[in-house]
Amino acid sequence: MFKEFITEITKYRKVAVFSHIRPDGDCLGSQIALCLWLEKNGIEASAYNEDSIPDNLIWLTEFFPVVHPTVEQLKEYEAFVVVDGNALHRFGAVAQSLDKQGKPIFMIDHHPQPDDIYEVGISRVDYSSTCELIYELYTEHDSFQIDEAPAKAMYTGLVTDTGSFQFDSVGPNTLLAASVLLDKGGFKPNEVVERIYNNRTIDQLHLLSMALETVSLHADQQIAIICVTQQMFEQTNTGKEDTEGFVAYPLSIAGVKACVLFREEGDGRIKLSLRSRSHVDVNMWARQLHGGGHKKAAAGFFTGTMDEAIAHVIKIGEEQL
Ligand SMILES: [Mn+2]
Repeated sequence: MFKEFITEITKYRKVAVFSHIRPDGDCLGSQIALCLWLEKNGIEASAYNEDSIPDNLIWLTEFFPVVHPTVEQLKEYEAFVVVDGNALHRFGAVAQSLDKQGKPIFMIDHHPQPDDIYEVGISRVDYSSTCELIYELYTEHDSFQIDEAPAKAMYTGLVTDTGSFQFDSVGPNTLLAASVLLDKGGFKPNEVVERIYNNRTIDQLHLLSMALETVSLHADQQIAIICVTQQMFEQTNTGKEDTEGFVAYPLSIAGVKACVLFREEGDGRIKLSLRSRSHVDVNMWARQLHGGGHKKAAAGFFTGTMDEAIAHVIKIGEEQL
């Protein structure tokens, strides 16, 4: 899968790797593991992200620094790689000018419908995570290059993009990759999971408690929703980064096929996080809501009140059932 990628990328001496805005465990894990791979193979690498790193993932940057880019800095590089996204706008304002630099751009990702602008694009929607793809890069090239740092980085993406190995994107190869990473990295699963998940604040739990009060069922009990308002953020001294994982709770109700988290953004927009555990294709659903993503996990936006958003989003969802 990576033969052409390896041949082409190793022609360059200085490469910048971008991960998508609102970074998560998979984009940061794959970015850091790829930068370490590049440096192990004699290529000077830099990791850029235009947003701040969530608190529970900052430890990953001890393995490789992830910093904010400027358009001016792009001149220093011979080539670029984008990971865990396939359209430049996913990577922020600076990244949107990458295709104007007259230099090759590479892409490694597992989302559908990639742009057609890449020197080499590895686009595999059948992979659980971009980290599972980077694992393939290491194993195809030289698996002895997997040591503790890239192993922990890749393991983080495997865990976070699969809901701790619960989603139906998980296959035998996902667990095989996890097993090899634990072995070569010399760590135990709970070391990583402790850092990612078991660091909630009491304010976050109070926010979750308020949000759970809003859970309701629609469309013959097949669609569940959960809402988070600006008022809840104010009352609990929290912010939108504190809603991570909330969408999983209503999805766990027996018989529910899909779930939507409605979150007031404070600028008149409502962010929609959609999840499916059935045939319902939430990517198609989100594409009618100014967004997109995967079949089982996607996001979109609605401009208006919470009640208007709920009515509109459920109406589209009913057509998907
Ligand atoms: Mn991903």
